[in-house]
Amino acid sequence: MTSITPTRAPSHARCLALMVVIVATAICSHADAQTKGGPTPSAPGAAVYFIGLKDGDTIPAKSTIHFGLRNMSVAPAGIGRKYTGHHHLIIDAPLPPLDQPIPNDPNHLHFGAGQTEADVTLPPGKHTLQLLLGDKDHIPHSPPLYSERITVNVVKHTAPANAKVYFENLSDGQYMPTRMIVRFGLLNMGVAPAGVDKPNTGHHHLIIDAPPPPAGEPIPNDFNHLHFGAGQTQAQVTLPPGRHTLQLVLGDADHVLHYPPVMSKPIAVIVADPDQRPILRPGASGPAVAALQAQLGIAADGAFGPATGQAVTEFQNGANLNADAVVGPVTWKALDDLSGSRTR
Ligand SMILES: [Cu+2]
Repeated sequence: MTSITPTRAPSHARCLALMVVIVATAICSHADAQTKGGPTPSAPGAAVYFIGLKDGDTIPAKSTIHFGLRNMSVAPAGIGRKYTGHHHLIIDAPLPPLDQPIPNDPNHLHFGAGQTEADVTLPPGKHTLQLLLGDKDHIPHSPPLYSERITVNVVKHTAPANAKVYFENLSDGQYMPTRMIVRFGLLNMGVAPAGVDKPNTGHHHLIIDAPPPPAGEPIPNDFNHLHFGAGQTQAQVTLPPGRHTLQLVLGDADHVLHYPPVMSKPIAVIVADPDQRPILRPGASGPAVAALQAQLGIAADGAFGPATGQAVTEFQNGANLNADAVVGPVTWKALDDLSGSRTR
């Protein structure tokens, strides 16, 4: 299970040398493929390939891998019928010499009973997989039959299919104030702090104006990717006025997405310029009313009805404002201050 991950930038010369080695290897294995193979002929038009698995796919640590074979048939090792062979799965290794028996070790798995699928357990991270057909003596055919070498991301933690993260108090297209307490919902899984490795748990991440994080790698940690590694289920979020996209994703103990990933749909929110918010009265409707309702902590249906009117007057009374049920600059400001003060 090797991968080349330089921790330091190699010198230019080393870099060049590495490239030369890689190029030379590629040319050699290509030449091998054309000229060398074992004594057993393969059938014209034959091919081996992965079924339902392609380069870049994300898979759980325990996966069933399916082997495909075209224009030839599978026979157990030791059986020398014409145009037959058995599968080999090469993990994290280049093609072995193609005119010799395929090695038998953890990087070269033999399926000599004629299996066409296998349950494989791989450690988390990136791994390469390649299929190579062998004859009765485990030697590749002529010309040799091997699949494309694919890279898969192996994810440590699985999530139930019905797991769901969602915004409790924001929806797509909604207006929101520049500063707001955003609440994170999670269904059918539990919240656990980062570093706590328990099945079916994870911690929340808020992705702001960025694409969904990649599978199999830790979620970045920057202004566009906020981690709630203490297990928080809400956070005060401050955004500049304008349009933003928000997405909630669950990460495991190591901040890596589960398999399948647990993430909300990205939602678009419009952060209202505090100085340009409309004056809202009973009977008003639309996204600004929904934003008001979210700030009041009541159902955000976007319609300023009696319940909203009552919530506004109660808020105004509590804030020592004129309780007229009309939301103008003074009431908006007081609401913002309240949103901001809740987590202080
Ligand atoms: Cu995290």
